[in-house]
Amino acid sequence: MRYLTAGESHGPQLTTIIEGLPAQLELLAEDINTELARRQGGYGRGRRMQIEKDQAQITSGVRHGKTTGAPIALVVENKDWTHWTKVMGAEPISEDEEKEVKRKLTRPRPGHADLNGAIKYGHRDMRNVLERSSARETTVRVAAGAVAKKILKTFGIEVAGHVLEIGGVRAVETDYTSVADLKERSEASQVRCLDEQASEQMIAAIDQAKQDGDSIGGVVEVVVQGVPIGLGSHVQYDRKLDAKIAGAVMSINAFKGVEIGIGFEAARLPGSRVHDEILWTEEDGYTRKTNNLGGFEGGMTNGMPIVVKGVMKPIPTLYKPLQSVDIDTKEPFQASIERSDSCAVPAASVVAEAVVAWEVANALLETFGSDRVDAIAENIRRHKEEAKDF
Ligand code: EPS
Repeated sequence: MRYLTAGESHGPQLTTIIEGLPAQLELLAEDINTELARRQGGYGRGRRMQIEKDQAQITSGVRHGKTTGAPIALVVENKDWTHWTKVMGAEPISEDEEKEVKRKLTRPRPGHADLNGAIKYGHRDMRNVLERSSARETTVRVAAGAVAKKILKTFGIEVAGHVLEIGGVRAVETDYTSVADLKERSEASQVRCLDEQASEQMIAAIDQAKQDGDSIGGVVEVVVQGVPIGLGSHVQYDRKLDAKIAGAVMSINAFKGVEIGIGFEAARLPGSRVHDEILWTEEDGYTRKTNNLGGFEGGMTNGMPIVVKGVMKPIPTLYKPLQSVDIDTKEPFQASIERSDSCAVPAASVVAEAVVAWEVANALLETFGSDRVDAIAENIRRHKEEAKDF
C-alpha cells in the first residue's frame, strides 16, 4: 500500500490517494470523519479550528460501503479557502493585484521550513513554502490513517494514543488496563492525558503559554494491540518495521524524536533489566514477561503491544517575536504573527496514531496480503495458530 497527500493550508482542499487496499473492506466516510474530528480537538488549538469542520469525501474506490480494490481518493475541503481565493488561486495574478492582496511573505519564522524551502525552491514569496509545510496537511494523513485503522480493526488490531507530557508537565498516572480503557480515558481528557491531575496542570501550562504569546511542546505515545508475531523483517535494513514506524513518527510536523518501548532509558540499564523474558502458555502461546522493547525484536513484531513515543517541539509560529532577517531588505526584524495554536500536542497524538496505524497495516498486508479481505483473514488465522504451538 502507498499513499500520497496534496493540498495547501489555505488552498481549496486537501487530497490523499491510497493505492493497494484490498477489496471488500467495509469503509464509510463516518469512519474517517470521526478521526478527523478527534484531530481538530484538544486544548490549545487556535482560531483556525473554529473555521474548519473537517469532513472527508470519498471520491473513488468505495462502492456501497465497501472497497473495490481500486485506488481510494479522499478529499477534505478547507473552509478558510473562501478568504484566500485571490492569494492562493491557481490562476496568474497581475503585479497590481499582488500588491493589493499584500500577502507576500519575506520574513522567515525561526523553526519553520520558510527559509530553507525558499532557498531550495527559489521562492521570493515564502508563502509557497509555508502553505505546504503547515500542519494542516496532517488532516489527510489522519484520513489515510483512519483507513489503515479500519484494516487493522477488521483483523482484531486496535490503535490508541495519549499524551504523556506537555510543556514540562509529566503524567504520573499512565497505567491502563486495556486499549479500550486507554481510549476511553484519553478521550475524556481535554489534553488526551490519562492523569487527571496532570491534565489540569497541562491546561494551566497551555493557558500560561498563550498569555505569554509563547508555545509549548510535549510527548505523545501510541499503543497498538493484537499485532501478529513477525511483521517487518530482520533480513534487510529497510524492512525493519520499528525503523519505518520511527520514520513515520519523525515525519509529523514539529516532531524531533522517537522512542520504541523504554527507548533512551535502555542506555541507562543493564541488559538483564532491559530484555523481556519469554513465556509460553497453552492459551496465549509465546508472550513476554515485560514489554520494555515496545513489541519489537530484530525489527519484527513479537506479539506484544507496539509502544512508540514521539517528541513534539513547541510550534514555531509565535506571538512572542523572535529575531529573524527579511530576505528582501536583509534587515533584522522581530517576527510577529496573526494566528497560531499555542499547543497542538493533543492533536499530534491523533496524527501519531494515524501514521503508526498506516505502517502497521502496510506491514500486515505485506506479510499476509491478498487482494481480498477474506483471504487475508484466513492467512492471519493460520499464522496465529501455527505461531502459538510453534
Ligand atoms: C499552522 C498554523 C495554523 C494552524 C494550522 C497549522 O493555521 P493558520 O495559519 O490558518 O492559522 O491552525 O493547523 C491547521 C490548520 C490544522 O488543521 O491542524 C502552521 O503554520 O503549521
